[in-house]
Amino acid sequence: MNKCSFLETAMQCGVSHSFLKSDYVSFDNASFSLEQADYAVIGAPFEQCCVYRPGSGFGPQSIRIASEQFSTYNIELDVEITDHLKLVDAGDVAVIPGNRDKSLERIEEAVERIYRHGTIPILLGGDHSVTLPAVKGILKNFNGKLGVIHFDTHLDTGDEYAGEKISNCTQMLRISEFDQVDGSNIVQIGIRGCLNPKEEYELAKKAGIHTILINEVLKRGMDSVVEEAIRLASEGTDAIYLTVDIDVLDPIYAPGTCAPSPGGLSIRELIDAVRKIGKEKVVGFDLVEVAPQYDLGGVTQRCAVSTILEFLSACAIEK
Ligand SMILES: [Mn+2]
Repeated sequence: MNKCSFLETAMQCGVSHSFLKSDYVSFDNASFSLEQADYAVIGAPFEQCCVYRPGSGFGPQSIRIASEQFSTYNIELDVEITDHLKLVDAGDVAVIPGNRDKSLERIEEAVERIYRHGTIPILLGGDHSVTLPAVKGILKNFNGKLGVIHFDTHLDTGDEYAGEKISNCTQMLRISEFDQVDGSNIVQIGIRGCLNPKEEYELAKKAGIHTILINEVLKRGMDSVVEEAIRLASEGTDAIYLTVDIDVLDPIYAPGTCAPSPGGLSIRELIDAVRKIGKEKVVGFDLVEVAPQYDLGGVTQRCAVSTILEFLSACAIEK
């Protein structure tokens, strides 16, 4: 049983369940214990930047609990993930309720520390604003240019929301402003419906971001779209960062999220996509916006686990 200190919030006490029952690495000793790990799951139970319904703070805990019923053998790909790579769980970032900036700073530090040891972070959100410090944390120890592949219902390219530059609908534009990330190397897949302001679409285009709407995905098929996304994200870059908002899935697969939008991808399409992307040089991966309160049957949480496991299966095959 891991002790829960005064500084940990109720959300963070969930780390007594590690992802896939992998070894739990105390974050205080990360410099020592991470040396042998290829991938480290880390939770960011942070939902302070959510502009609609809350709950993603409980995402990491719920994904870990759902993961306990899965195994590390992928029968379709005939691969035992743990034969090829070592996965650990680095617990949750101790975010500070009421302090957005310090919380995001701590997420950045955690990702930076993991990546510095040559370990690829798999960040569990949290609302989508956590992608901003995660990318920042990687860039601190990354020479060259980074491409980003982004699955979402939403553009998340607002310049501000209610006067705030940082929220869970502005992070993609903020990322495009980094020196090491060109807008033309950011590819969004699955954007749809009436939950995207026209202004954000214009800002995305202005930043050079490629937006592949869901009707195009359905028309061309996921394989073709992902091949194009990999090509665009890799053009002149040295690696790829992958961010998946679980709301890219149709609400029948992912009702447990903050802003579900009908007409989305199937879990099968997302699995096909991450299996392809996992074969590329991916230096960081986050899966965000799982809010278990809205899905008592736990389908969303299981889809989150499957997405991560299928990604890791591809990584294992490539290793
Ligand atoms: Mn979204």
